[in-house]
Amino acid sequence: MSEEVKSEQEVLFQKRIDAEEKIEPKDWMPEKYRQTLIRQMSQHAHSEVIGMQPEGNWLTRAPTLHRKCILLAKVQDEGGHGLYLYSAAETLGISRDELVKALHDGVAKYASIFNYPALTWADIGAIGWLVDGAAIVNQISLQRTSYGPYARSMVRICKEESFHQRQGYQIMVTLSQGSHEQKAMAQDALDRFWWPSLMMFGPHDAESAHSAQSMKWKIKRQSNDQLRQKFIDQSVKQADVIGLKIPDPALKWNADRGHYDIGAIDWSEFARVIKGDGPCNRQRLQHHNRVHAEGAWVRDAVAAYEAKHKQRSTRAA
Ligand code: BYC
Repeated sequence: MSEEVKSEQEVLFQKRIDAEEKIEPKDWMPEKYRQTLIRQMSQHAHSEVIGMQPEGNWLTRAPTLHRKCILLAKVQDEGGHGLYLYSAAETLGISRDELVKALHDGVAKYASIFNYPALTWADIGAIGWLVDGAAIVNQISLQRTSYGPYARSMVRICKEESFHQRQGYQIMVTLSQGSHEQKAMAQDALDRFWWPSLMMFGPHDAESAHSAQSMKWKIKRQSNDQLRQKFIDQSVKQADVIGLKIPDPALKWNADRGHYDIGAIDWSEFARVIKGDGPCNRQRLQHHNRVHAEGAWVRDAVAAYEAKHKQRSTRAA
C-alpha cells in the first residue's frame, strides 16, 4: 500500500474519531492506534488479575461470614474484569497467550498500586474505597473511549466497581466508628494507600509519554491530572465524613480553582515501583507464574474437548 493511500486512510480515520464514531475490530486503524490499545488494555487486564492477590490474601481471615461472602464476590468480579478485557484486547489480533507471556517476561506493566501489601483488614477497606474509587473515576471516562469493545467492557465493569468502592468505604465507616484501635487501623491504612492511589493516574500530564496522541485518538478522554484531581476532591470529603485525616500537610482548598491543592507526589517511588522494585513486585509475578503453570491442565483439557467436538461435527457433516 502506498504512503499516499495510507495517509488518506489516516485522515478519514481521524474524521471518524472526531465525529465520535466508535472504531470496531474489522475497521481500518493505524498500526500505532492498535498497538496503543493493546498496551493500555492489556495493562488494564493484568491489573485486574494481579489485583486479586492482595485481597485474595484476606479471604480466609475476613472478620465475619458476611464480609467473607462480599469479599469473595468482589475478588471473583476482578477476575471477570480481566476476562472481558483480555477478550476485548484479542479483537485487536493478539492472543491471550501472547499477552500473558508479555506480563511474565516483564514487558507488559500492571497498575503500580498492586505492588503494595495488604497488611491489615483495614487495608481491604482502603483498597475498595481508594483503589476501586480511583479506578472508577478513570473507567467512567473510558466508557467513552473510541474503541468499541473497550468502551462496552467499561460499562459493565463500572457497575461492578461501584459495588466494590461501596463495600470498601463501608468497611472504613465501620472501623472509624469502632474502638480506638479500629479507628487507628483505618487511619494507618489511609496513610499507606493515599499516595500510591494518587499514582494510579500516572505521571503529570507534562511528563505523560502517551497522553497527547491518546487524547487525539480519544482513547483517553480526560488527562491523568484531570482525573487525579476529580479523585482527590471526592476522597477528601469522604475522609472528612468518617473522621479520617488525609496524610498530606499541604492539602488545602483552593477557592480560586475550586479544587483541593496537594503536596508533591514522590515520583521517584512511582518510578521504582513500575520498574519492578516495589514492595511486592517479585511476589506478585512469581505467584501469577506459579498459578498459571498449575492451571495448564485446565487449558489443555478445554483444547482437547474443543478438538474432539470439532472432529465429531466434521464427521457428522
Ligand atoms: N502503574 O504516558 P502515560 C482495578 C506507565 S484495576 C503502572 O501517562 P498512559 C482493581 C504507562 O503504562 C484498574 N504503570 O501512559 C483491580 C507508561 O509506560 P509504558 C486499572 C503506569 O497509558 C483489582 C508510562 O507509565 N486501571 O481497578 O497514557 C482490585 C507513562 O505513562 C501507571 C487501568 O489500567 C501506573 N499507575 O496512561 C481492585 C486503567 N501509570 O506502557 C481494583 C487503564 C502510568 O510506555 N489505563 N504507567 O511502558 C489507563 O487509563 C492509562 O494507561 C493510565 C496511564 C492512565 C494508567
